[in-house]
Amino acid sequence: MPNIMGILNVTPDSFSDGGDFFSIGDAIDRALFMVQEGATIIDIGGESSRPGADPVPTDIEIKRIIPVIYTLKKENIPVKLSIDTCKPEVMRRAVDAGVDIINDIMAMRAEGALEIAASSGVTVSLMHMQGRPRTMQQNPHYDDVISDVKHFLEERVHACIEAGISYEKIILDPGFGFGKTLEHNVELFKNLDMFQSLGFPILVGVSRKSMIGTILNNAPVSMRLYGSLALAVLAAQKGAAIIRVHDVKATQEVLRVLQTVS
Ligand code: 7PJ
Repeated sequence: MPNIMGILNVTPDSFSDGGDFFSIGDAIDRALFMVQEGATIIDIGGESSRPGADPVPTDIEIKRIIPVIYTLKKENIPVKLSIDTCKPEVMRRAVDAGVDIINDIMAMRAEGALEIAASSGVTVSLMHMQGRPRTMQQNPHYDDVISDVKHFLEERVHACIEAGISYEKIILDPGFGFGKTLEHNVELFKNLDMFQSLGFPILVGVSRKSMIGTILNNAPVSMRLYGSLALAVLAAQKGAAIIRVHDVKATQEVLRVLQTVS
């Protein structure tokens, strides 16, 4: 059964939490709840990367996420903690606070990011993105989306290895919704098993994403659970090692049933 990565958005503007403000206490409660529901990884993010989102200043991102990491470390829960950031300074502070995984939608392209990961020995998740969150959905284009994404990930693996990060510390992610049309996302999903040949665990993040909304006649975020579960099951069947989701209990149940009967 794949690992379930529960999403902990520590942002006031997170698109799938309806703009709720997360106090530290609420964020901790939410994390502990997701662990009870079956999450084996908690992915902590202080910057929204939804299409059109503005970057968050480094000091604000640090203020949001570091107290959450320290508090969760003190709880001694049997899960891995992941930091969803592309900023080296945030990575450094999160690693010092004890995170196990750096989940970087920029695939460690920011100056200094590789060095932090290499010297700390944490795991890195490398995600493909075309463009930047602000503008990435304006006109995505690929010659061949499968091979373009694959080549990008291979190049980033190479950069990681060169920097001294070991093979066992690398996770790859095709980056659903990041500079991709519905057709691109569908093509990638259909061919998800082709990414297995790269030889690394594959992370899939499709939970509540707009590709589901588009398929379901523009269903709003709150109506995308069943679509998300369908894709979680398919991703597991296609060999995904980690599935990144908002709805941990529902995902855990469908995956447990799938595992039992397959
Ligand atoms: C992803 C992510 C994803 C990884 C976000 C959202 C947008 N990290 N961070 N993969 N998506 N590794 O949750 O809809 O797909 S933020």
